[in-house]
Amino acid sequence: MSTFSDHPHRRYNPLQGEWVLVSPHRAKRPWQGQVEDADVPEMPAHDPDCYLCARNTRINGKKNPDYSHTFVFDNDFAALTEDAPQESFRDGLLMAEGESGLCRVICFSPRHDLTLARMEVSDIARVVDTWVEQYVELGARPDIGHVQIFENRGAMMGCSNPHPHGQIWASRNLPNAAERETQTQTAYFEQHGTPLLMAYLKQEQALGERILFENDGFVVLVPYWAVWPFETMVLPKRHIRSMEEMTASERTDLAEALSHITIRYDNLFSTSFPYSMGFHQRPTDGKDHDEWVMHAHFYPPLLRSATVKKFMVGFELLGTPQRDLTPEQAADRLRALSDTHYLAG
Ligand code: H2U
Ligand code: ZN
Repeated sequence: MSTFSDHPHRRYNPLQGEWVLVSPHRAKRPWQGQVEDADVPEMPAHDPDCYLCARNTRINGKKNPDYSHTFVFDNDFAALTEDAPQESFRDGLLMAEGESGLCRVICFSPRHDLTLARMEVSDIARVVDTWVEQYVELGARPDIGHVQIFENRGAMMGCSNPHPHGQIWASRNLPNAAERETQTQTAYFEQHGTPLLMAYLKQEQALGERILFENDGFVVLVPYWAVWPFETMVLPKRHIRSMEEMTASERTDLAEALSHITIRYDNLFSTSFPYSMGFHQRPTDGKDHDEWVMHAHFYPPLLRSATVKKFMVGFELLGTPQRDLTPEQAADRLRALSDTHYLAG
């Protein structure tokens, strides 16, 4: 191909409409294979002090039910409220708008000591079912234009509680990332008559070099334009605009894909791998959005070990995100890992 694998270059992210700087010559240093002490978490299956465990009382005095799979509740400290007034303000360059919505917490399992990486695929499928239910319920509301489902995992990502859980923030307006992805996918769809991410997946499948996993329904890959060292995307193999369009077997396929990538992540540095992950899918503003393809992004901060993270600072904060390890090298590293969790067996 080109000399891109040896020399600085920038790659375009067509989904976000921005560039990433890649400096592969800096990654030539041989890999030290640094191994940290495996942080074997000594956690109980039920923690009486955890506000997400079954039967426990949350900070505001409400009691969790004796749930056996997933459990959803309204966030007691929600960033969005349903009754925020729809006022707007404009004075020259100063512009503001009332924003309403709601926030929920989803416990993935009653087991305090598990994570997606250590859950059975059948139990992850219950989490997928819960996400779909929430997306449909919240998306049907006239005051909700967008449903953001995500998981913030690990203390390094500011997650306050190891109990496996995710969140939903549902808002009237599109968040920035969803707005950009709608614009780029719409422009591509209008020009080519085919969804951007379906075309992208076809290209990646033809090349194969960044693909980590695939089953009948989904593909996990390191995107060509990845910013975070071990960033990945989960893409459906057919045109699915939002999660309720998945068949029953595609829900299981998604659960299997999530299991696969989270196990490999944990195995990479023998640690409970931190990340922010979440789903982007079509807005719930009542329009068709045929340009949209649902997908998940994993944004993990770790660079070299269980403790060495990448910092988005300096040039990256003021200019363009930059990486040394190429996305292809990251894919090779992740592909070489075992499918069995390092703590299993
Ligand atoms: P993290 O994923 O950032 O740790 O957040 C957990 C959420 O749980 C957080 O948004 C909520 C916090 O507001 N929470 C409750 O709703 N009730 C509680 O009793 C504690 C935490
Ligand atoms: Zn717990």
